Amino acid sequence: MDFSNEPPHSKALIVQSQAPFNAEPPVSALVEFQVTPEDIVYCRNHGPVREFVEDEYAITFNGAVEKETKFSVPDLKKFPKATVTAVLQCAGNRRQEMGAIKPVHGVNWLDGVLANCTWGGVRLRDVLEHIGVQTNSNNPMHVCFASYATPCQDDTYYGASVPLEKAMSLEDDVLLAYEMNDEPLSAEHGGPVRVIVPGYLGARWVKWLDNVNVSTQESPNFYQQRDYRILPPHVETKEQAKDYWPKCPSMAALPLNSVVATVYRLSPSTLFVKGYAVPGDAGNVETVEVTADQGATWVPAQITYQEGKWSWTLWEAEVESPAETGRVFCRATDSSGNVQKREGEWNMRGVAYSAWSSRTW
Ligand SMILES: Nc1nc2c(c(=O)[nH]1)N[C@H]1C(S)=C(S)[C@@H](COP(=O)(O)O)O[C@H]1N2
Ligand SMILES: [Mo]
Repeated sequence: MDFSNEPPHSKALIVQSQAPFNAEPPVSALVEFQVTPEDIVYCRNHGPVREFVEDEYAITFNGAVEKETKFSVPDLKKFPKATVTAVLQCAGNRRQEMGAIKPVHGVNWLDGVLANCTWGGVRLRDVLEHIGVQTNSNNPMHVCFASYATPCQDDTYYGASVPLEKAMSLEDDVLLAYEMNDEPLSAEHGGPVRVIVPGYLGARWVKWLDNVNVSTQESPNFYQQRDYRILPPHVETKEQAKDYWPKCPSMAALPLNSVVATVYRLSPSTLFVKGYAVPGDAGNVETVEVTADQGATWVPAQITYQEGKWSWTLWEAEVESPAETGRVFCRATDSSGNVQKREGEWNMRGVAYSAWSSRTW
């Protein structure tokens, strides 16, 4: 793979690997902004970042559609513009913490592998309704996204899929985005057009999208079939994993999660704590609590930001503790009453880690 023609990367990120370029911001910087500015949006690539000339760029819609159609960016822009503020999060966020339990396979991510951005584009539903989908009521259908133009480490192209039901839902705001934070979508983040799947892990948000295929099957791509699945904890090697990939479902939503981003002393008796939370698939984050005494007493945090159904949640709290040093933990509760658990179950790929997060003071 050729990494020599990449656009310049942000200097504000902690680089986890240079080629492919994988980098995340320090979590303390991330929580300073409700909507994440581009220079601190993490970058996750399975191959080189490519810059496209818009005139040479088009997306083909095929498979179970009434008429195979090719849309340029100006064609797409004829559909009504939709915007959504949604958090993009990599399944490997917090992998380094899971790796401390037992080694895992994957980029050694800290806890800044998410970005809350405002995405502008067209609703996938509007485009599919315009083209016409041939639904087969006996089988649940899938919308497979692909970027054939970008080679990857494990497959000849990057691909992912979502259930057709998710794509067509009136509430789920699945977009083909050409803007991020009111600016044209940069090459680094998948411009000219990427997929936005609010509520799903980042791996499904295909960048440099060039094919949309409506199918009775999930995407056959490596990253849908042989990765981004939670393997049982006894599977410890790639060899053992071979039998289990087909048996484990592909991931969709990530778990309810929250992270302590900063903690410092406000006064001899009080600590100031600040962080983020993200919902799972059972309703939005309703409360976040913090403890400075290992869970003996919990203090409710104040929610300082939450926007609609798909954003992250920012929170801050003041906790009493005269101790000179110690550790603050946080936990989130969602609107269905699910509470984030103290422990996280280990899996070989180190995905979906959501144990209580903590920071020392
Ligand atoms: N074409 C393509 N799309 C992709 C990827 C990729 O490597 N190639 N990585 C995926 C993963 S795993 C994540 S977490 C997000 C990262 O998006 P970002 O780099 O804009 O943060 O893009 C997804 N879409
Ligand atoms: Mo990811």
